[in-house]
Amino acid sequence: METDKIWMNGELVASADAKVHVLSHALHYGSGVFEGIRAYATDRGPAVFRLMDHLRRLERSSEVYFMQLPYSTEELRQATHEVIAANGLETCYVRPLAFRGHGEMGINPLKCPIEVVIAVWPWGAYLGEEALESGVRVMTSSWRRIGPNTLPATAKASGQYLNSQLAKMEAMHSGYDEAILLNEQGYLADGSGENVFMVQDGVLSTPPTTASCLPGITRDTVNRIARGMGYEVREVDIVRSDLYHADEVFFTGTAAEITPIRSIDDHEIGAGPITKRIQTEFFAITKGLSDLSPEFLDYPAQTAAKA
Ligand code: PPE
Repeated sequence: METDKIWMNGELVASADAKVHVLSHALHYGSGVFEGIRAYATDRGPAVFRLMDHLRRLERSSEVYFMQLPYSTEELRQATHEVIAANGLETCYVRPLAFRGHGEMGINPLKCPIEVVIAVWPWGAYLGEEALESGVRVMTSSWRRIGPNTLPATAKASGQYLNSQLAKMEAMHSGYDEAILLNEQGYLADGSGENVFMVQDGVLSTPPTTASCLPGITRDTVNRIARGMGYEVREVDIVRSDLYHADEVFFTGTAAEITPIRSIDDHEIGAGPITKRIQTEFFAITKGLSDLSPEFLDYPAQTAAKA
């Protein structure tokens, strides 16, 4: 999975040299914010999917934690294209990470420098190639999703993924592919690294962001695709048994793309036709094969104004 070069604090460095001090604040206290982005091969070369939307979310995440990013979104956009090209990749995952480096130890993060890296690597289907077709087996985690007054779920911060890791490990140990988490009120929030949609009688439902789910960019893309196809999409609170009764349930996420959920807590659902239709359109858009939303694809030669 490792590639040659990583963009680190303004320059491309050999992957083996992209190192941090063991007293980096982020290593001890989880003080980082990050993004997950994908680039897809198109006729015009690698296109980064909704790059500026991801970088704007990175900026919003950093703002929550008073991390002043030393680079503008336009600089990070160019750096992303640079590191993809430097590694000769057409299709890849892109991981920008801004974190508190080595300054002073102690919880107060404000004296630590902000470091920024962008790494890229080839990353196939997140939950397995087979999962994109037939779906995954999911369990409801016994861990609750972090609440808005614990850690804001809308900021994509490194530390909050300890919550996701607890749920993911529980799912692995219990023989499932993935976990979904309910919030403190008992309503559906997120998967460990995905948003969740359900389909009932041709209507799509997904939790509102007030339910502590990440405002996913794939979630937004699916909203647009589904509405464009004439489906109603609702943001409503969902309880776990709503999912058991659903006609279809699926995950959305940059890494997971659109993955059907085949069963939840051993209630069989199966991969359904509406999920498939949306997934097909999603992949067409990402690969530049659809007339819909060409503005979602960011190419290296584009000007800032067009991005
Ligand atoms: N919820 C969570 C908790 C989450 O981590 C992600 C992305 C999403 C929803 C979907 O958001 P979006 O990618 O904008 O559609 N999870 C990232 C990290 C996965 C990982 O294992 O690392 C991702 O998909 O890149």
